[in-house]
Amino acid sequence: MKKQWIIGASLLLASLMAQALEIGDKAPDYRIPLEGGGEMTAHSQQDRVTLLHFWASWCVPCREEMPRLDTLYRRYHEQGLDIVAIDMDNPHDLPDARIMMEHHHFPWSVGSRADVGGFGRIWRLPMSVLIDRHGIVRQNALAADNDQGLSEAELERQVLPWLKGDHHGANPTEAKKTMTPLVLHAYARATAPGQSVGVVYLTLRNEGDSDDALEGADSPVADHIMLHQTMAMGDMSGMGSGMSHMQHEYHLVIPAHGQVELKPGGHHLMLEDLEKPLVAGQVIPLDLHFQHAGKVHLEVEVTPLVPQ
Ligand SMILES: [Cu+2]
Repeated sequence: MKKQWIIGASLLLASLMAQALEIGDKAPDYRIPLEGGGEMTAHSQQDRVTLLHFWASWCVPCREEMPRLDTLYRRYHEQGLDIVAIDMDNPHDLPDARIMMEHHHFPWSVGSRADVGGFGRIWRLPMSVLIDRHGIVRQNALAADNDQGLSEAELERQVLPWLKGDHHGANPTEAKKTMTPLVLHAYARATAPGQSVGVVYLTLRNEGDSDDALEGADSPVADHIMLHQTMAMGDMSGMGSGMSHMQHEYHLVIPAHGQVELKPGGHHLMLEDLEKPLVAGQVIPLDLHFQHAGKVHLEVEVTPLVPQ
């Protein structure tokens, strides 16, 4: 399983881990030294609309989005839009990031040098935080739910209302009125010796009047967590039945007044690169990220590998 768009926090960010930011909150202080000189801070961005864009050179949707961000920047910078790309690459991949950023007009920064701990764990890439002219967070985890990244139209839909000072339009706080999905029967499985991945199953029930969607999860016990679906493979390959593979998903809809079960053989959360084995009886913290309800914190019990 390859790393794709969800990664855990870098060591730097993990050590500064804070309560995740909610839409409508005042943005925390930050200090972002820019490659090529200067810096961006909460203070310097007063009266500007600011898009903090976390990305890495290995991330496919990040690479897809970059030219669109560049277009957005060139089109609206004079009207008050600033974009800064915060590179989350490992040091040995920095030259790749540098080459990519040479083609773009907006400034960038090396993540390990930026003081952005107040934004909490960067639980997926790409991920953008949109801050309005008054320093209020208007999007805390803006990203596409596919490998193509956000379209130009979607970027404009998100950013333009704040440039115009129109606080209606795409106002995301309206979406927050939806009910938080209920989480039922969440459990993790103990890991076998030598196994570095874990799995969490749960049932999500949506008692609200509009659909919501699970978009990702994170936990300090794993480097990153992916939403997977186990797919049975047909016999076409001649490899016989009983084979399966896991497909990475971005977006699991929980319909209004409906529920979705993540269970063996179907959807699950895959805890990748575990820090330590998961042991039966242990309780692990887990944050779920929903499209509308935002972050939901859980404590998940680890059950024995072989159900008893
Ligand atoms: Cu999996």
